[in-house]
Formats: sequence, C-alpha cells, structure tokens
Amino acid sequence: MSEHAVHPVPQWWAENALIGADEYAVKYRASIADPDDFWRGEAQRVTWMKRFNSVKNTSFDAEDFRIRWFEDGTLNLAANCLDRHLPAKANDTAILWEPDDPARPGRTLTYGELHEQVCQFANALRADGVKKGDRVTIYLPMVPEAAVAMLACARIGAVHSIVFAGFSPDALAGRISDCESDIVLTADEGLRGGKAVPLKANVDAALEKVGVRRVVMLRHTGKDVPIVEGRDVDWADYAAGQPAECEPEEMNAEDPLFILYTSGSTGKPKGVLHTTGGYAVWVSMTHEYTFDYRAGEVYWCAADIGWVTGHSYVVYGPLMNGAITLMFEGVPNYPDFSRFWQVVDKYDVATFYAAPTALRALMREGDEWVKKTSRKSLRLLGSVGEPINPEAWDWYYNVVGDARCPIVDTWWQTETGGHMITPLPGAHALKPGSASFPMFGVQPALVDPADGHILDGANEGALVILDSWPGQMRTVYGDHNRFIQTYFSQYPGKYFTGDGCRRDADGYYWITGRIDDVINVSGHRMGTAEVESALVDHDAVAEAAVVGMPHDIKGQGIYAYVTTMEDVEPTEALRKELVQWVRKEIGPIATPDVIQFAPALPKTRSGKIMRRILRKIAENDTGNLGDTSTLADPSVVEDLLANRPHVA
Ligand code: 6R9
Repeated sequence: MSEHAVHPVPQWWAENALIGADEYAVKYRASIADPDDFWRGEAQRVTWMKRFNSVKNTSFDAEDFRIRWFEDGTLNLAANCLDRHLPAKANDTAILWEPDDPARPGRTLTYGELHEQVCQFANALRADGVKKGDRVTIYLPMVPEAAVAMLACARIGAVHSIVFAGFSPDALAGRISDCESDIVLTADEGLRGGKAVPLKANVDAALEKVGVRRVVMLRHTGKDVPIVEGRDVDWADYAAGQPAECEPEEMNAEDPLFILYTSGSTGKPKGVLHTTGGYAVWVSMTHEYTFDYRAGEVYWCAADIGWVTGHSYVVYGPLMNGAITLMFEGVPNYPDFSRFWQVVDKYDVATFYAAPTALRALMREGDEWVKKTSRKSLRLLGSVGEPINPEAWDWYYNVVGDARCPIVDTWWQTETGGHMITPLPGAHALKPGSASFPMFGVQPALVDPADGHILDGANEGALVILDSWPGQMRTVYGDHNRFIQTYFSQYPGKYFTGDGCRRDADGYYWITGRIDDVINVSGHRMGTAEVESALVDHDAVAEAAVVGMPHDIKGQGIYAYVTTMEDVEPTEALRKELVQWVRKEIGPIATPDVIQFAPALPKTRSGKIMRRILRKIAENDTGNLGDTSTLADPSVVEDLLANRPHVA
C-alpha cells in the first residue's frame, strides 16, 4: 500500500502539547487497565450535584446487556457549560457568531450573556409546561439561539431533538412524530449562501401531517410568514419578562440529554439517544485533548448543529471547557471561495475543524483563494465526517496550514458521541488519510466480516469496539431492540461500527468506509434504504435500488436504479421529476446524482437484489462483476451495462 509522507510531531508540539507521545502511551494504557480509576479522574471535569460512587457498569453481552456510567451521580449539563464558568468568565466570549452575509454585523455572546439568555428561555419553556423528559424539536439555522435552545432544554431536563434545517417537511414530520414531541423551535427563515431557507413554511407543511401544541419562532430574516393563532409564538415574546436566573434541574447521569436521528442500513432513521453524565465527560475530554484546547483561543468547528459534530464540538464540548466557540451561518463558497479563510483572519481562529467535502470543493478552485488570506492565527486543523483522501489532506496541510499545523483526522459517529480514533497533535506522527490511534478508553479491533474472529497485527476487516466508553449512545429512542440488533448482534459482545478499517504495521488505523448499506454523501450519512423508499413512494416507480458511487467533491454520490411501473415510459422528464421528488421527500442532501432506468434489477433466485453488481456498475468498475451465476436472469445485467448513463 503506497503511503504519502509521514509527518513527525513538530518540535513545538512535542514540547508544548497537553498530551505528548509518552503521556499518550501511559494514559492510554491506564485507561484500559483500570477504567474505573481513569474515568473517576476524568469525571472531575464535571461539577456534580451529587458525587457518583459507581463509575463504569457496562456489558455488551446479550444476557447481561447494560451501559451505565456514573449512574448514581447527578449533574446539570447547562450549569456545567455556563454557571460554573461564572463569575470569573462572565465577560469572556462564549460564542462568536458570523452571519451568512459578511456585510452584516456578527454577534458576540459572553458567558454571562449566554447564561442569561439560556435561563430566560429555560424559564419560558417551563412556564409553557415543558418538563423534564419532554422532547423538544429544534429546527433552527446556525444562529446563537440554536445553542440557547439546546442549553435551555438541558437546563430543565427536556430532551432536545435537533432536525437539520436542510431537511424537508416530511423528514421533519417523521422525526417529530417518532419522538412524540409537541413543541418545535424554529425561525422564520434561514440564510445560506445568500439564499433564504423557508423554515417556518417547512414547519407549517410538516404540521399538516403531525400536530404539535406549540411553535416558537425566531424572527431572523424578518420575512412576513403566516402565524397560527394560539399555536405559534414569537421567540422574543416567549422569553420576554422571564427572570435571568433559572434553577437547573438535577439530572441523573443516565437521564436522557438528546435524541439525534441518523441514517442506518435499514428502514427509517434511528433516534440515537445520548445521556447526560458520560456524554459530558466524553465531549469535554475529547475536545480538550484532540484540539489541545487553550483558554482564550478561538476555536471553530464549521459543522451545522443539525449533525452530531455540531452538538459535541460546536456547543457542548467547547462550552464545557469554557472555550470561545465560533458559529458560522454561511457556506464555504459565498460570497466567494475565500470565505472560510477570511473568517479565520477576522477572528484569529486558532483551530479549524471541517469536513473533507468542503475542502475538496475549495481545492478545486485553486490555491489563490487561500493564499490571499493570512491564516497566521491557525495552529491546528481538523477533519471529520468521512475519510480524507491523501490529496485533500496534502492540500489542507500545505496550502491552508502552510505546512505548519498538524491535522487531526477524527473518526467517530453519531452513536459514539465524540472522537474515537484520532491522532493527538503532540503525540502522533501524522500519516495523511489515517485516523491513527484510539482515544483514551477506546478499544478498537478488526474482525473478519465472515466469521467475526478478531484479526491481529497489520490487517483489514470490520471495525468493532470491544468495550463501552462514556460517550456511547444508550439506546435507539423507543426501540431498544433495534439498538441491540443494529450494533451488537452481528458480532456478539462487540459494538459494530458499520465501517471497514485497515491497521498498518505501525498500528495506525485507516478507515476504509461503510461496509453496510449506508453511504456517505458530503460527510452526511444517508441510508440507501431511505432513498429507495422515497423513490418507490412515487406513483411512477415500481422498484428502486440505490448505491453509492465515487464522487470527486462529495466523496460518494447517490446512484439510483429505477424500474418504472408497467405503463410508465421512462423519460428524461420523469428522471428530472424523480430527482426533485427525492429532494422534496428527504431534502437536498439526498439528491440523486444519477438515475438509471432499468427494466429489471439483478436478483438472486430468492429475490434478493444483488447490490454488489449494482455497486460495480455505478463505480464503472464493470470489467469484473464477480460471480453472477446465482442471478435469476443474467441478461438483466447486460441491459444495465448497455444503458449505463454517461456520468460526468
Ligand atoms: C462524526 C460523524 C459517521 C460515519 C462513520 C464513518 C464516517 C466519520 C470519519 C469517517 C473516515 C473519518 N466518518 N469520520 N470516516 N474518517 N475521520 O461524521 O458522524 O454523521 O454519524 O457519520 O462517518 O463512516 O461511520 P456520523
């Protein structure tokens, strides 16, 4: 396997980092040898209301399954993110907000101001009858009020469920009804790249399918939108007159904190449930060590709060650590391709954390957009969401970071709450494209996908985690069985990640991508089953099969094979209609890149679609389709090959 240059730990980092090579080795060993002792220590980063005695009470064995961390301790996460930083940090910046349009003013919220806004909003929710354990749906753009909403929920023990503001009304309705939430927090409109996103209109459309008691709407763009009397209320009116102090709810460490829906290999999105205590310790620890966070530095994670990266590394991790977290409403290419780096210069950003898809898109536009900015404040770069190809890594390192800043390529998942495998900038020489080494307390292993036995040494297999870590999801909301089935049944006694992975002779881990029916489009997870079900919902479609295809910018694109109903002609107009249909059903991130009409799909005699073949055709790797002898009708494949659309 050819590898790019290895980048040794720069001297400054070796001498100054919070975690150096020796310290990593010692701490890692300790975290595995005596987890109770290790985590009792790390748990001191939380201010507990009631100290815990029990640290780790977990088992992945089916008969005895349990995941409980710090289970007799109590805390409040909002108080940990805010109150305990006061009064010392009351006037220090908590959130820097940069709007979509650089000509408009940004906003700064100090810890004192954020505390006040969170308390007022928390009081308003309480006054409106929202109680501990109630689910609150949040459908907001990247504005400080999104963080206020999350923290206000955490303060009163309500469970937030954030729905990415790019999702469609249908997707929103499904998530509202799955968690039986009766209140939605939204805005009139979002703004991205100069375009308005009709959030309130989407909420109204969603609420034609599922009723809620209350909609709280932030006036963000000022657009005139219809108001439903009795149900809808203005954010400002809702919070007006509420006291600036609000007693935080005492939460058990294992009380739910949030639900976040994510795509799986089957059926509808799963409500990933995270609890309070373990998650707090996990995101605080990983944010500090991975990013070598130093007080006073500006830290920028460019993810949207609608994804787990936004939860853990825009809001909870940084605020736990009293950091300055930058929230960016916009997009990398508006008004032009320098936007990211102009924001870096404007706020003297020290750490920048983004997805490879954005980097690839910017790389394509040439180095000038980067080079005309200074970026001298940058100290560390991060990558998340998908494998970063070595070319993009080199560009990020050399052009963006001027060969000065280490890159932390953090592998983790919605399910894991925070970083699981990542280099630490002061501890590990970097290999472009490798997520490198496990975080403290994480025991990765590779197993043979066929029989599940553990593979040693330099090897490639399915990535599993052998034991629990504090930030682990606890259940699929409302469907614990699905949780066990999805993650612990394939390789009994182990957590299955869904990813393939290689370990090299130096022990570095290289994530190779999903090995289940999940594809990764622009760093966002998409279940192929979800797109298929959207397609077959269309009257013209009899059957659909969706696979990933290589895509220069998005990493993976969506390739859909569609069989139309008997009496329906597969036309260009229908192709366009189906693309729009999927966008409407799920959201723009699910836009199919290719739709190939197929009179039939390749199936085994038992009727199972042979996705392996469909993947090969989509990848244009048609030289060797492998064994097709079990196909019920091999001529189907010839037709697919003959009619493969030209893919740009
Ligand atoms: C945080 C997040 C999880 C899936 C995961 C994997 C892919 C994430 C990666 C990576 C290679 C990295 N993934 N980070 N693959 N290298 N550094 O993205 O969560 O949206 O749940 O996606 O993303 O395939 O299984 P989520």
